[in-house]
Amino acid sequence: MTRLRELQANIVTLSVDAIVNAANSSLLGGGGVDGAIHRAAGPKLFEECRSLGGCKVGEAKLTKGYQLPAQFIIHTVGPVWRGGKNGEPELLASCYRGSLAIAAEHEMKSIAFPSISTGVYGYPIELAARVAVETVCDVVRKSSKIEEIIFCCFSQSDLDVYESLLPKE
Ligand code: AR6
Repeated sequence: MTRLRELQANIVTLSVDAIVNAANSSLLGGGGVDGAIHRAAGPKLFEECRSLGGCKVGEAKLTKGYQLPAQFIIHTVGPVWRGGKNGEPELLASCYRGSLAIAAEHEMKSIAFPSISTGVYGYPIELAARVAVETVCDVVRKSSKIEEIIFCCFSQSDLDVYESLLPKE
């Protein structure tokens, strides 16, 4: 059984096997959660990211967590919101699926996601959270050895949205 839960926190503080980074396709850092993760993980993260050759929208790549409490970072690139008819939901779902596939491949037991694409990339939180929760539920329903999946929200209002969508225990 996989436990899904929402939490209001700075994702860099979480002691999980992997935290997910909402990166851009260069994988060379930026603002938002990406900037926070690079600052907290330290400069060796940048070195490893530079060796990865970027990442396409909807895909995910793995690095070590360096100075973070999390052992690994799964970097994924969400879609920029362009009104919703340009493949945004499919690309966003692909970020969650790809990240969970990497977690499963490495036999991770716990993973924390930020609300991908809902900051700088402008994806409306209610729509993005629905894609996030539905996609993750679909993956774990089919089979997952991951014990805990956390939706890490930065703001109280984002937490409220996830709370309303997640199945109650
Ligand atoms: N912990 C948890 N969530 C956070 C944190 C944190 N420390 N900091 C921000 N958030 P964003 P995007 C939330 O903009 O929309 C970067 O420059 C934030 O409140 O980080 O996918 C990249 O390099 C929001 O809910 O990511 C890309 O260029 C969520 O994380 C671009 O931004 C995502 O906001 C990616 O944009």
